[in-house]
Order: sequence, then C-alpha cells, then structure tokens
Amino acid sequence: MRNANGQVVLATSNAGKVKEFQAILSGRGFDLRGLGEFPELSFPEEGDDYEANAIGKARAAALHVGMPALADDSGLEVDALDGIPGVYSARFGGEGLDDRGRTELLLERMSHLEGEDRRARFVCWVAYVVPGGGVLVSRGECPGRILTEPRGARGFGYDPIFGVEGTDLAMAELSAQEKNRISHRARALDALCERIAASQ
Ligand code: ITT
Repeated sequence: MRNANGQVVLATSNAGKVKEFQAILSGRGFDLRGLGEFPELSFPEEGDDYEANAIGKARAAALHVGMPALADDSGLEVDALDGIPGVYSARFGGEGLDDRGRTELLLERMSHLEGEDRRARFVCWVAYVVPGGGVLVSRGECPGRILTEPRGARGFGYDPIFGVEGTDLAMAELSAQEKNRISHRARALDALCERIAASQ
C-alpha cells in the first residue's frame, strides 16, 4: 500500500506531533512530507470519535495532495472524570486556552482527587490513507497518572502533568528518545507499520 518512493504526507498542524512522527518513523522507509508545502489544505471539523477523526484528517490530505497520508487523533483520558478531556483534549476549556491553560484547568478540575483517582492514559489512533485506495488504522495507549503540578519542559500538550506509569517522572521530563519508545503514538505507529507491511 506504500508508494514506490515511500512518500507520505503528515496530516497534522501540531508541530509537536510532526517531530514525534519523524523520530518514530525514521529508518522505516518513509519519505515524510510536512503540510508546509500545502498551506491551502484545511481539515474537516473534528467530531467525537478518535478513529473517524484520524481517518478524516488523513483522507483530506491524501485526496488533496495525491499521495498517501498519515494522521492521528489523540487525547488524554482521566478515569475518575469519565475519560475527560479525551477526544476533546485539544479543545478542552474552549478556544481561548493554550497548552498551559488547558493543563491548569485540568489540575483545577482534579484538585479533589487523590491516589488511584488520578489514573489516566494517553490514547492515539493513527490512520494511513492511500488516495483512491485503502485505509489502515491502529490504536496505542500509554498508562499513567495526573500529577499535582507541572514538571519538565519537553514534549507538548499535557506532557508536564502526565506521570509515566512505573516511574517518578513526568512525560515532559523524558528525553524525546524515551518518550518515543513508550508513548501512545509510538505504540500506535508500531502497530500501523506492521499492518502496512502485511498489506504489501
Ligand atoms: P492536529 O489535529 O492538527 O493533528 P491537534 O493538536 O488538534 O493537531 P488532536 O485533535 O489529535 O490534535 O488533539 C490531541 C490533543 O491531545 C493535543 O492537542 C494535546 O493537547 C493532547 N495530546 C495528544 N498527544 C499528546 C502527547 O503526546 N503529549 C501531550 N499531549 C498530547
């Protein structure tokens, strides 16, 4: 299902994700292209289903650019809040908030929760769409807990308040290499690469 020249467009406008896609997929035979060359491309409005959102972004890019496209839809789910912010992670708290505002809002909403009630996970659905052809999808997750205050300056989004399971570290305290070994995105992409290979 891959182009002979391995070209794939990364259908995301999130710079943090672009870096991670590139690092995770390096050496796996893809020639990754960013969206910078296609500023006119816009994505469909996102809904409340990770899988459909990921496919929608990849399909829009694949059709527009005429080459296979890769996209993810991801989020942070807190058990005690019934999975919130979940599929709404990028939109949590409304449009006026940036990453820092969203993490502060989540800490505030969780200020009464302790111990096991702070359990959470990052989830990621990745979709690979070939124009006029097939769609492959995979999911990955990374378990952890919500810390009581932000720590670390690496990564993006909710990384400073996400405590990685089995460690005393926030995701934002891991090196890029460490995050890309254990993250929800890495796990989803590992599974997707197997599916792409199996389809060839
Ligand atoms: P694109 O749709 O352009 O890819 P986006 O940021 O809007 O970018 P999503 O709709 O998938 O992407 O939103 C996912 C949000 O979940 C993202 O903005 C972060 O706030 C959060 N998130 C996802 N993966 C994360 C990670 O690895 N570390 C920290 N936060 C993450």
